[in-house]
Amino acid sequence: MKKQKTSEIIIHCSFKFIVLLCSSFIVLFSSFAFSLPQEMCIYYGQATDQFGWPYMNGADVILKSGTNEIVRHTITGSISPGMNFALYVSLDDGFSATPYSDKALREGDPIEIIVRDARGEQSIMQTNIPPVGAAGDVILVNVTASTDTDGDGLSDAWEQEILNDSTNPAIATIEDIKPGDDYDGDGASNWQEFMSGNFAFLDYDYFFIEKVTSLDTRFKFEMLSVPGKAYSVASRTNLISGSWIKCPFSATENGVASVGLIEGDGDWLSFYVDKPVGTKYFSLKVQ
Ligand SMILES: [Ca+2]
Ligand SMILES: [Ca+2]
Ligand SMILES: [Ca+2]
Repeated sequence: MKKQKTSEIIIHCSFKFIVLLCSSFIVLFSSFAFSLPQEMCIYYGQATDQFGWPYMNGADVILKSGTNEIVRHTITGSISPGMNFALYVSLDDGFSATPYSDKALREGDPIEIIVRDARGEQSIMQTNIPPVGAAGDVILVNVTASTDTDGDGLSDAWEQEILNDSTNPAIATIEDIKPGDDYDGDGASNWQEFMSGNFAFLDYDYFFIEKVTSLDTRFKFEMLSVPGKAYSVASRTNLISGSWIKCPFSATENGVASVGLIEGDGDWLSFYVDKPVGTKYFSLKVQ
């Protein structure tokens, strides 16, 4: 009877020891838990200067978390038409309190994008930069290295160029320059000229097709391009209604036509489209 009681005590103690041991392992495991890298989240897009012109070189696009620089892209030409930067953000799985690297962020973390150019570090006009996405997310953000004091989507520096030209007392501050107005009266609104990279104070400078030529099997459109801007062709069968859909084109007379973008270099660009069966209307797009 006495021996049996001792066994019970031993078994009971052993059980407590095992529980204690397990607890120790859990505590030990927790204290040694570490985070692991995840598939990166990528921010990409086009960075433009204070006048809305795409940077071709001489600028860095920098992604920061607070004061901590996470990653930067030095622009050396375009990566593809309409895209001159890509920021690869290392992601942490959030398994421990401390990320595996001080350059790793977590999904949902707020970030800031700035541009460093010949003027120094510049804030960007855009204020709605999405937070860090999930592993593998690819986020498009086009950024303009300027301020937009009146919040109308036109940069202050670009609006100042119009003010410098204006002798109209009704156009005396940047608030007087409206995106939907057409300051130089060339048919393109101020907003359209900012987006296309044209001068809004020169009535002979705007985005248009300069020349159309009818060839045997194709039409040829020619226009004067803006460096770094990306162009494409769209078409529809009704001039008044219906959606413009992307249209295959070639940059050369006998090249294979395909849907895509072609980048401007400041020189003339040509677009060749196959002649349609029936009526079709074509439109040139810029971004
Ligand atoms: Ca503005
Ligand atoms: Ca205009
Ligand atoms: Ca103009």
